[in-house]
Amino acid sequence: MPRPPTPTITFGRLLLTGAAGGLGRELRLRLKRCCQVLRLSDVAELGAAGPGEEVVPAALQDAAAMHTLLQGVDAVVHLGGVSVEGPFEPILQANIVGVYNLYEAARQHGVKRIVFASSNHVTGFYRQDEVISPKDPVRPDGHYGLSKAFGENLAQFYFDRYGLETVSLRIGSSFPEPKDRRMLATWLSYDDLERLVLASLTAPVVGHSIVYGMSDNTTTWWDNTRAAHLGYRPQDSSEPFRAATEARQPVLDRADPAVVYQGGGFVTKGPF
Ligand code: 15L
Repeated sequence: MPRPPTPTITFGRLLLTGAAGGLGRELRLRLKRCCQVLRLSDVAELGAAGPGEEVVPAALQDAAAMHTLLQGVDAVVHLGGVSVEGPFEPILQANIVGVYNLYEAARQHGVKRIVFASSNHVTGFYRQDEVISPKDPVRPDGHYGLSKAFGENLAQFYFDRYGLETVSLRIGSSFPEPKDRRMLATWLSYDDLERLVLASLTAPVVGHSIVYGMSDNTTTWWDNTRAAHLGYRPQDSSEPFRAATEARQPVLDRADPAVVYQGGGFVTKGPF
């Protein structure tokens, strides 16, 4: 597959939060191409700063640290926080208090745009026989999905009240390849993730846009028509992985909520 096109340098300083996580490590390698300085942040170890990088460790729930972190930043790719379903308290701190701290610091420092890693789990309680769009009401499938719905609402408020633009990416399953049959619908390749983030950073006008983060999969539950203004064109598909994925998981239990609902295994997690 052709690599995403090289963008012109659009930003002086771009902040990547959650830079030590799975997607953060991928985007660390790829986002340098669109900024002069890539500022990396996480609570986990990030290693030494490479050329064109700055490393600024910070906890999202620490408002003062967020204020320092956002200084001199033009735009943000916010991947930080808890990325799976779990007990409420850590999600409250990192994903709800944390996203508020980030937006408030971004507003105070005049940041123009945030690309927010939301999640398909904002709508995880829709069934797998429904095709939905970002206009449909949210149906979070747990604490994590609820926290991402809060982040999207916060993004809408910060645009309506302060003009701070956001693209909320309802990321499906971004891994090297689909791990199970559900991911034949939800898979987002790393190259398409890069394309989606670059499109979200560089589209001229986004307001608060919501888009599902998926590759050009044949099976799909999500309609991104209303996000066409972003200019995101996925180039990869889960289809080449179908035969091997179905062979690994030949029988599906249709009584299992993880098989019925789009959120998969997240819908049955807890109570914690
Ligand atoms: C997510 O939001 C998670 O961060 C990721 O680990 C996957 O589980 C993904 O959703 C998914 O739905 O497959």
